[in-house]
This record gives sequence, structure tokens and C-alpha cells, in this order.
Amino acid sequence: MYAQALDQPEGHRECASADGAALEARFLSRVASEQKVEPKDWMPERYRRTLIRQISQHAHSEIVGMLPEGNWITRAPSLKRKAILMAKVQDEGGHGAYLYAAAETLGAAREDLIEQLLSGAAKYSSIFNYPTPTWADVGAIGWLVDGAAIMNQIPLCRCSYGPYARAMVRICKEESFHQRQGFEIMLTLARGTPEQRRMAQEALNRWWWPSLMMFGPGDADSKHTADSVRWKIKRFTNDELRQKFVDFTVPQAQFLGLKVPDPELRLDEASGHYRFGAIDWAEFNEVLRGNGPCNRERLAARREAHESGRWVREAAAAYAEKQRARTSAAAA
Ligand code: BYC
Repeated sequence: MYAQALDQPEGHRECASADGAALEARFLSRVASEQKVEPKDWMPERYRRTLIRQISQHAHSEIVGMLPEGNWITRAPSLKRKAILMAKVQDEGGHGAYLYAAAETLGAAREDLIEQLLSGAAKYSSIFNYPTPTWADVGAIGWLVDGAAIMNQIPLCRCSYGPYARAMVRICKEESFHQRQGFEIMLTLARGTPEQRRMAQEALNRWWWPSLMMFGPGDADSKHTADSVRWKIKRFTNDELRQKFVDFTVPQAQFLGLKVPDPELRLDEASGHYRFGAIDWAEFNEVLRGNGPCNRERLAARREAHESGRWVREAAAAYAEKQRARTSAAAA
């Protein structure tokens, strides 16, 4: 699918020569004037690689992100909650599919990207390596994780690369529904029995700091932000988005009557921003190295799902081949 990007001669992608410099200057001026870059347009090789890296990590995150909540489908507290959760988890699978398709427009092969995920070579969001021990964790994921995702992804709807930007429009609409369903679960628990309120508070305690880590390392340590902002892939830095998320979410926690687990959190009246305590970057780096609470479990689940689905992929390919042969026989 979308193999047209592969039609580009290699020389079109590289810019070692004077021609390359002119192409790069034209590319930057198009990006500066907010024109979308499309698959067949010339683009610097580093831009293309950055996009494949970010979009594929994003796709992997959606697919692995189905697991912590999927874990609760059979135990959702009512039929209605079960139906909503199934639809949400299915949406995440759909997001992964759009994003792999967007990466394919850049010449990446989906099988290779999936292989990188299954071998552990590719990253996916740190957040999905934490466990969901109670139903309140499902609420906290929707409220905080989807909330953080929206904060990060709304600006990606204006990303300079057309197929990624367009995929993000639909994804953001769905994420916004997900965030509301999570908040509504938290609200129900927060207004429930003392035991339910305790569950909601404990889930907030578990998910608050990992949600802040989702935005990535602080700006001083973010190796890709400068290029990505220059190329208008990212519209805000990691720290800017993290601050927006905190400013947006703390009043929601107050509305729920829950306490954000940060003794240093305070409103800075002068700037109108909430100041928050130090993030434990050692924990973040351990999760990225594969040593989070659930990294091994998540990859094992994905590998098993990939193996169990092999017959479906083979059957679909055989069916497509049969259809193709029938169509060409009818045309002959
Ligand atoms: N986890 O230079 P930096 C969802 C890596 S799915 C793991 O700042 P960049 C949802 C980073 O990749 C949410 N790794 O990078 C699904 C880089 O490593 P490499 C996923 C992280 O790209 C189901 C290195 O650290 N959202 O919403 O400029 C249910 C240095 O970082 C993380 C997206 O993927 C992390 N948290 O900025 C519910 C959004 N953070 O590649 C919800 C799209 C950083 O050099 N992605 N790293 O080995 C982005 O916006 C950006 O890629 C990031 C990082 C802000 C995440």
C-alpha cells in the first residue's frame, strides 16, 4: 500500500550536491509557508527517517496500548462499560493501522516495522509498561493517558507531512471520546463509596508521574526536538506540552476531589502555570531500556498475537491472490 513513495529515485532524496542544497532550501521554504509535504515530494533523507521513526513508534504505541485496557474487557463492571471499552480498544487498533499506512507512504515496509517492534529494537510509549491492577486504572488511562495523548497529538494535526497530519485528525476525534469516557469512570468512582474513592485516588497515584513522562525527556535532553520543530513535525517542545497538560489536568483532579501525588505542586499566580516537582528520569530510562514493570509481558503478548494471527494473514493473502487471478482470467 502507498508504495508510490518508493518511485522516487534515490538522488531525489539525497542532497549532497549543490542541487541538493537548492532542493533543501526550497523544501524548507515550503514548510515555512505551511504547505504540506506529500509522499512524492522531494524531502531531506533525515526528515524522512525522523518521520518513519516517530510515526512507527506512534503506531507501535497504539497497538501495545491495547493491552493494559484489553486486560479489563472480560472484567468490566457492566455490559455498558464492556461495550464502551471494547470499542475504545478497537479504536486504538485502528489508529495503529492508519499510522502504519502513513509510515508506508515514506517507503517503510510494514513487515519490517512490526519485526522491529517484536524483536524489541523499536521503541513504543513508556506508559504502556505499567500494570492495570484495578478497574480504576482503566478510568485513569482514559483520563490521563488519552488526555496526554490529545495534548501531544492535536498539534500533530498541523504536522508538515500530509499523510501523518490527516491520520491525526480522525485519531484526535476518537481520543477525545476516550478521554471523556475515562474521566466519567473516575467521576463515578470519585462520587461512589469510600472504597471506590480510594481506588480512584490510588489509580491517580500510579498513573500521574508516568503520564508526565509520556511527553518525553526534558527539552535540554531531547535530541530530536530542534530538527522536528524546524521541520514543523512538532509544533511544541516536550516541556511545553507537559506544562499544558499539567495546567489542564490539575483543575480536573480538583473537580474529582482527588489529590495529585506531588507535594511540590502549586499554582504560580504570576504566570498562571502550575509548578510541579522533579520527574524521576532514572525510572523513565529504565522503562525505555526494557526494564519497566510490564515490558517483557507486553512484548510476549504481542509476539503471541502475531503468531496466532499468522493463519489469518496467510488466508487473506491467498484470497487476494485468488481474486487477482480471477480478474485477470476474466480480462483475458
Ligand atoms: N516513551 O528526542 P526526543 C496513545 C524516546 S499512544 C518511549 O524527545 P521525539 C494511546 C524517543 O523516541 C501515545 N520513548 O524524541 C494508545 C527518542 O528515542 P529514539 C504515543 C520515548 O521523537 C492507546 C528518545 O526518547 N504517542 O496515545 O522528538 C491507548 C529521545 O526523545 C518517549 C506518540 O507516539 C516515551 N514516552 O519526541 C491510549 C506521539 N519519549 O527514537 C493512548 C508521537 C521519548 O531516538 N510522538 N522517547 O531511539 C511524539 O510526539 C514524539 O515522538 C515524542 C518524543 C514526544 C514521544
